[in-house]
Amino acid sequence: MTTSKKTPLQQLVIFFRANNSSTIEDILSRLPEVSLVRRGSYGMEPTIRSFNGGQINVLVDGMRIHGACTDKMDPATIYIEPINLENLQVQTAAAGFMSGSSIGGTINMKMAEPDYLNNHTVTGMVTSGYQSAAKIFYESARLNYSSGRWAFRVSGTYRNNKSYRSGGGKIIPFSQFEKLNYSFSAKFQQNQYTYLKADLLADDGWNIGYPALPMDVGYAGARIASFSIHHENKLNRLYKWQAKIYANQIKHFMDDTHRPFVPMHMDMPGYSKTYGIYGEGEMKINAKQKLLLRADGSTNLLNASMTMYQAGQLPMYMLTWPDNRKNQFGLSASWLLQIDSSLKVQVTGRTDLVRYQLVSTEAKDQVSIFGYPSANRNNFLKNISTSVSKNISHKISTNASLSYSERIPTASELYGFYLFNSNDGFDYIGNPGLNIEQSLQADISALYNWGKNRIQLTYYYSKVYNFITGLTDPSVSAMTIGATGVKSFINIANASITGLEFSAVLKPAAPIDIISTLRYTRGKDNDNNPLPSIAPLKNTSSFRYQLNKAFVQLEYDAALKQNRINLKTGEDKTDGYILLNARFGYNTNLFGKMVELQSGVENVLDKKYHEHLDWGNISRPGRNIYVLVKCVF
Ligand SMILES: [Cu+2]
Repeated sequence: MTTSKKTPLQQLVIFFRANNSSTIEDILSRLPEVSLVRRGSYGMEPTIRSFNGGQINVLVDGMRIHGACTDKMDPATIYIEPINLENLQVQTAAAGFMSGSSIGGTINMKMAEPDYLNNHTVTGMVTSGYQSAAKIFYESARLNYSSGRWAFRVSGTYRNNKSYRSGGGKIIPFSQFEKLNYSFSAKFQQNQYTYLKADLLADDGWNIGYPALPMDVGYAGARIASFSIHHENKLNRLYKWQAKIYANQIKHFMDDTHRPFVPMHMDMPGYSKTYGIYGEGEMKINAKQKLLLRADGSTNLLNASMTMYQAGQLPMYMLTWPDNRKNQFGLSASWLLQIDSSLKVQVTGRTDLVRYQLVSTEAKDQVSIFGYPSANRNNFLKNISTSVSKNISHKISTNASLSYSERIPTASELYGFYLFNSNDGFDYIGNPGLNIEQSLQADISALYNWGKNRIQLTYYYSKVYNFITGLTDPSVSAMTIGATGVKSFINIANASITGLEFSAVLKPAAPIDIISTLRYTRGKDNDNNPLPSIAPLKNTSSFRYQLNKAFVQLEYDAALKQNRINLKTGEDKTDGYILLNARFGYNTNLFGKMVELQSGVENVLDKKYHEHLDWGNISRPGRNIYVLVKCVF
């Protein structure tokens, strides 16, 4: 959806990005719709309104990327560094399924493009930083060059994090990582309306520790490539469209060789390959009506295995993700009708045809152990929503929406073979006979605007039918040494999630910015038990004072205690906390180049804390002092 005015979400993203020490995860964690599941300091898994994993889409520039880890160590958000990011889009409720059938919404990270601002001149930026809590060295650079109709952009980021110290001074072992991310992009302006673009993105990580899991990662790599055509001509009926073809490959090698007291050494590699294509466009029907269209298709091949080495015995090999392929083809359309200057209606629909199949004899043989009639499946998914926006006065606008959506189970839920979940201590077995999840969602929001100030409040309610969860199966014994037992994925009748989101973007005087976000979510299943992994009420607020060349920013992050827990999954209560952060920035001109210095202290009070969605109650970083220098040329 394009609007000329910045949405409250875009304003938040712009504000949080101004802190150059932020990662994508730092930015996401401050948005009211998003919470992160943390298994280590790397690869935190985003959730939208408590929907996670297969319930949401996480896209890189419109592309689907499926992680290669059976333990969710590699969400697609790790492949984008702030330097590659153009903007971040979070779509919930009524618009959340436009780019893929989903019940929880979509996060899309739009990649930065080469620009034509300075012809025949190399322009760019170099950033270098250090952070004390994890002794992080952070180096980042980008270059841009254009000549005639061509423009090129390269960027690279290197991060080296040691194991961090938590509040109070304890070092958290196995929380280190090292990674390199690099991208290349070329753009060719064919004529004033059309351009072509090729993008390559690569990410390599080594020695990545996951303190909440029994294993680390020796190497994780991604190669992402795309080619696209973009067209925009306001005079045409189809005034804007783009088409993209893409491919990506993810490799993920888990490693337990650095851990002490490993009862049995294991090798666990995983592979994911995706090819896809999509086209999307915006069309004027008449002065009052508009149509947004999208067609997309993709194919994803997954394979993961485990080899166990036991002293004096032959190695034991099994497939943890039996080789499986998911083919998907979807069509979506959104019709916008401006009834009068204050009333707008939008109707959105999407269908997806999805086919899952096991693709090797070995995979079929292994899954047949559990005696399911067929492991292959075809599903036709349907999504529809209506939303009404009304401007009550020039200061107040409201929006209400109703939606119905569906999602297909994930490869882990269908075919996973003894996937150990260290959060509840169970091995999980997939169930190829699972039903699709179906969700009904209602959403109302009000936006109050005055001067340069904005306050938005949203309430939502979702009821999910055939909710997928794990059920203990006493007839099967665990494979992982030390596991409590085995759970199989099943559908329960229903579950509901309801919540509130609040954001305020205030500018009481020219040099002052105040940003505040708040979220609260509550979830329960059909027996009235609280759903697990629901974050408690959280509020983050920032106050920035901008002088000519300098700024001072004070922040607090606060969460209440979480008492609503799910005992069956072994959850425990989590204490509330308040953190204080202080940030300073100064920019000046040195030899005609813009140089910016940023420094700050996060968790000033060195509070020892963890959030409710953090696995293993591992404490988060304590006091962290950072400095960084950015030079723009
Ligand atoms: Cu992994």
